[in-house]
Amino acid sequence: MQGKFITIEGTEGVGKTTNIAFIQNWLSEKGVEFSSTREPGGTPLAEEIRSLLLTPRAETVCDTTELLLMFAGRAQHLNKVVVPALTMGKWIVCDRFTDATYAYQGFGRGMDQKLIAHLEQLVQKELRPDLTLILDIPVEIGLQRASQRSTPDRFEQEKVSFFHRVREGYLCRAAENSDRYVVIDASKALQDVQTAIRNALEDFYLKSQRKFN
Ligand code: T5A
Repeated sequence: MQGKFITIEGTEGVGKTTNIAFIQNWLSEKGVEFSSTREPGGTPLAEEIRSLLLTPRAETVCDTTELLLMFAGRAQHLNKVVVPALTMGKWIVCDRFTDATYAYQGFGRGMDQKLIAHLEQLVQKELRPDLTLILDIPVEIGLQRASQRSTPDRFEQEKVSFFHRVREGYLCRAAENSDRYVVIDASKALQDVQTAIRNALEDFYLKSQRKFN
């Protein structure tokens, strides 16, 4: 049986890390075998690429370089971690995936969506997430939450207008394909956010059980 591929998305500081711990607990309670991973990153080589991408540097990173590095890491991550786990029937919980590329490089940087779609097809073939949770909050709240936690990485040094475009990108994608996406209001108290996440997961789990039976 093929495992399920769940991705968690959103702009900076929306609470992905906090809520992935909640999702892990929920899966354990259900007795689902799973692995958690992240992008960019997820293998030793892809984590090196992550470091190249996130470390602030004097040299400007060209948009095309950034895009290709994202997909280079993704190719490694999919081949070494994600596809083998799904093939074994494990579920994958991934902190960001290709929706982030559409939102950050597409909407944020203004790169051609068709070019991104071409690279997506090249690297992923038919593989797409089964469920994508988009944690959504006003950009300013997220940046404030993120700034309390660590020094800004290369993306977090972008102007606020960049993150407005990224947020719009996520919401556009969700509106275009409501089957796969669940948008969660992450500006609420953590308990309310996690109730909404639990409802989305229960719904998805029931549907996947029905398909299996
Ligand atoms: N990227 C990535 C691309 O440009 N293209 C791509 O294709 C991909 C895959 C990766 C960067 O790479 C870019 C996007 C990113 O800029 P990242 O580490 O994945 O970086 O992304 P970040 O958004 O930087 O992730 P963070 O770890 O910084 O934020 P989280 O995980 O969303 O937030 P979290 O859980 O650490 O929470 C932040 C703070 O808020 C509090 C938490 O306790 C924490 O202090 N909090 C709440 N406070 C009040 N109410 C709530 N409901 C709260 N939920 C959390």
